[in-house]
Amino acid sequence: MEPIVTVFAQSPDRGRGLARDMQVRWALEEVGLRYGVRCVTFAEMRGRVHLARNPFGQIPAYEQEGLVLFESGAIVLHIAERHAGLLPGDADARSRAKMWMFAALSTIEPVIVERSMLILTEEDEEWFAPRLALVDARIRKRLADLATHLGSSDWLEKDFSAGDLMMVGVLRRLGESDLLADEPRIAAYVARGEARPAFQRAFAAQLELFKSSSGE
Ligand code: GTB
Repeated sequence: MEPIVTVFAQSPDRGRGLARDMQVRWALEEVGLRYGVRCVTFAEMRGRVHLARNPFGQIPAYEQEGLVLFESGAIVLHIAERHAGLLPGDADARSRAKMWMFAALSTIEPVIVERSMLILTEEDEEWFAPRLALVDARIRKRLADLATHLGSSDWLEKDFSAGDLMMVGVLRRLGESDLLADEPRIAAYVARGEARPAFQRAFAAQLELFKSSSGE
């Protein structure tokens, strides 16, 4: 049976593919699995039925044959461990790919989310500009370190993996800031991820859903 991914009925990102169902869709496309989507409104996300899928009332959720998962990283790992294409065969190389998934989610993502939240909630505060400068400096340091690791490689390790998928997914949230553009190796890395046919199919699917849900 096809897995079902629960997604926003109308994504607040307006089809930019920034909500975290994008990583799950992308992983499913990379391994060649067909999937269905269930759309939930914000009201439904707070309801009993969705809370049974995700106790935090968020998307994405993933269901297949009785298994229900939430957390985009856990879902991508689940897919990657069961289907070829997202993790190398060698045991040490697999561990390193998983290490990069954790790095994306616990070393890179928090400071990027902090920036988004700051802009969303504190833009009118007097401390906004100095706080943003501080957060941006922390992001720049992370990006510089990541660029040093990447060097002239295409991917974080020898081959594209779930680690790159999660990392590119997280970095894309910086798209409209100068931060990516100011670190050309990272900008090129993100562009390489976005150029993958599987990414393109996932992006098109979520955009199509947004357009049909908003009548655009
Ligand atoms: N750690 C969880 C995971 O990785 O799955 C985080 C899940 C999460 O943050 N889900 C968000 C959500 O459900 C959607 S993706 N939010 C609703 C709520 O908490 O009530 C985050 C997101 C939302 C919107 C944009 N955007 O508009 O650009 C980008 C990213």
